[in-house]
Amino acid sequence: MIRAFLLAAFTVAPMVHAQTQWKLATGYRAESFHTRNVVQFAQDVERASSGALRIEVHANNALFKLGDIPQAVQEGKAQAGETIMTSLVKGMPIAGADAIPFVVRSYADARRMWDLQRPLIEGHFARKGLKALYAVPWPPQGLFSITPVRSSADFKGTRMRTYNPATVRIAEMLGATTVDVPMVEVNRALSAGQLDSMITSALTGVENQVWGQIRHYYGINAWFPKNIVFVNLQAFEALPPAVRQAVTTAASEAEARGWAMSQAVADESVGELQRKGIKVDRASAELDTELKRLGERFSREWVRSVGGEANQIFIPYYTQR
Ligand code: PCA
Repeated sequence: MIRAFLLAAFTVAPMVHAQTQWKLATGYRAESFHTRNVVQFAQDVERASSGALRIEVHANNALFKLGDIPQAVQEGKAQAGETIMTSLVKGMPIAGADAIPFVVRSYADARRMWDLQRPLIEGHFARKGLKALYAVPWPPQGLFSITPVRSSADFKGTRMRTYNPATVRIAEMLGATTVDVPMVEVNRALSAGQLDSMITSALTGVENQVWGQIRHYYGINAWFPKNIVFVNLQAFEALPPAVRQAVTTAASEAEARGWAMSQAVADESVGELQRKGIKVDRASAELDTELKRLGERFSREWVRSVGGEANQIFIPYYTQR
């Protein structure tokens, strides 16, 4: 009897308070650490707002494809979303600071970069009718290859997987053919024999179980791209102040938690690749020098095309070191 009463009380209580429902779209798998972090964020918001705001997370490109999520949230088709910042460069070139090769080499660098990038990104988001909530980096980007790579000449005429404009430009600089493959389809593309190499995190290699085809991983630490979670600004402003506060507090907790999760899975996943038989190496001295040179060329092109905002980030980034 008492149990029945309690059960009824618990099942009814959230219904009484649930006033606003948001949909949050992401293009990554439910089990990926970014998505687990987003789910925890949603639960924290629901608890802190006593059920006044319920955020339903839709993973795996199910609601909208990764690249379409910002537009969908802008148009209010979903109230919230997550995407990879570097996919936004068309309307927001400064978001590309995340994927310039060999600028951000550690989590400490990534933190410094985000602190400088954040005010600019928040401004751009606000002008698009979006509110940027938090950003979390992927583990460092390494080089995966089916065959051993000794120098940049080994990429000529091969097929390289790309996931954003920066990886496209890098593949072009290496003389490789670009094959755009969403993260959740890497395994399929490899099994179908469509790829020879890719630059992504060891974690992405683990999630896609790339060991069936890929034999080599080089920990080149090329960059640390970030995912960003954002909401429709109007939807946010329509919330009562206390609920808004619950969202921003949960967001800053999610940011701290996400960075710790990223760092923890970074080394774990390199170990996992090794256990699955992938040869984990450093780049040869020749390849290392060539890639650094490529990175410098990429940076020069990038600063030239982005202009003022690039300097706002890079000048302090290099002087604060
Ligand atoms: N994984 C994602 C983005 C960066 C990463 O490590 C991908 O490969 O698409």
